[in-house]
Amino acid sequence: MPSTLAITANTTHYLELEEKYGAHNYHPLPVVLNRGEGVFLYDVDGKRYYDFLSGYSAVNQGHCHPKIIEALIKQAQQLTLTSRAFHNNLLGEYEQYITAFFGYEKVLPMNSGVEAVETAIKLSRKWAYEVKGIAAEQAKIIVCDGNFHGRTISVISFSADPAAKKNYGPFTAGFEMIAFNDLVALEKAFQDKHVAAFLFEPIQGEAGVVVPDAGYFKGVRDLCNEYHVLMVADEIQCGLARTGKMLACDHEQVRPDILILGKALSGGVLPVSAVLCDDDIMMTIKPGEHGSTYGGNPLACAVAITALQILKDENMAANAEAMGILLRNEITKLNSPFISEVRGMGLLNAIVIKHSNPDAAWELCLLLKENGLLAKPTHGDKIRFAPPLIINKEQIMACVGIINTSLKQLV
Ligand code: IF1
Repeated sequence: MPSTLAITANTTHYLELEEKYGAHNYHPLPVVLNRGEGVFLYDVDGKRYYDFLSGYSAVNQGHCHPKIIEALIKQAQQLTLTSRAFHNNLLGEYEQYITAFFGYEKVLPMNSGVEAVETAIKLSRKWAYEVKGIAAEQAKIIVCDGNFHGRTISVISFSADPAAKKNYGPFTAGFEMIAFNDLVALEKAFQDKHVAAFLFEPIQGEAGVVVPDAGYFKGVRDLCNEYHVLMVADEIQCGLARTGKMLACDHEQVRPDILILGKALSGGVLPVSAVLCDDDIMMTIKPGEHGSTYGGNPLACAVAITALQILKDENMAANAEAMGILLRNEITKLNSPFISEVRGMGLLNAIVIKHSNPDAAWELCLLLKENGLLAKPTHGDKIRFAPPLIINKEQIMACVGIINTSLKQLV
């Protein structure tokens, strides 16, 4: 039985330490990693795995990308943090670089993804009161069912996931939830004159890689224009070449009013996030009204410039597109009775497991681990397949082989 597969004494040692001294806010696979290189992770017993999670898409560029590590080390020896009480020589350079890269007038640098989401919410509200002219305290932000934008109190206030919210109340007001991928519901919600923004993930990650219908991004853009509402795209997970374009919204040549980035903005070496928009929105925040100790630190700036440059130089979007098609086609060809759906875009993919055992997705992940591939179930029956974007054809085929073997071992 998969659940009784051998775990070495060495691994057990690390599991026990975490069990005893760490908060139990996660339920990881029983594998302890101590090295990463490119598409591979290695455990404390020296076993090699294909990484099919990529740190939830933070490691798009591959583990320990030599150029990112070089930028990190070089800058770490020079200057790491000044706070924003003073200027540093890399912040302006980074701001110029990232705004040109994505085509916005301004950027506001933060650290974790959820901080960038909070920043986008603050910007939306400021804009609502100071530009759109919504009455004080009345601004409303429309969000989607199945959303995941992080874990602060305000952000979980509009989560639909009971596990994310239970006993964390009272919550922040001012959000209204509608169905994802539903333009009719969006237009209906926009009838309320107090709506400031529509905050959404172009592709819903945590919900199990939910790809909306073609035309959705364009439809959202049109409605936001018509009703003078900000289109706020959380591309923290689906952006930065993951879905086969630099941004998921690029699939329909749509430009959000506020763009939120995180995760792979640092290639997985430190938390770096950013909010991009034009002056009419960004300049509503004045000195002293928002910030963060680490936001815009020179180490993050050096790393982020390099991480973005690599995505472009190594054509990672095009590779994600091609390898994603190959991966989905080859998995579909396996014709497994246990896979009811293969879906995704680029290298943000998921399979849906169909099995009499409700724990089958977890069991399959344990088998995949035994066979040398790391992936994690989400929402019980889905498994996310999101390798680093540098993966090549031969490696994809090897991974499909591992998936096939593991499916056959699933009882
Ligand atoms: C965890 C999921 C992925 C995100 C989007 C904001 C954030 C995230 C679209 C917040 C974070 C993470 C966090 C991680 C699990 C993970 C996740 F399973 F929950 F959905 F990636 F698939 N917007 N996503 O996906 O960014 O503050 O964490 O930097 O353990 O909570 P953060």
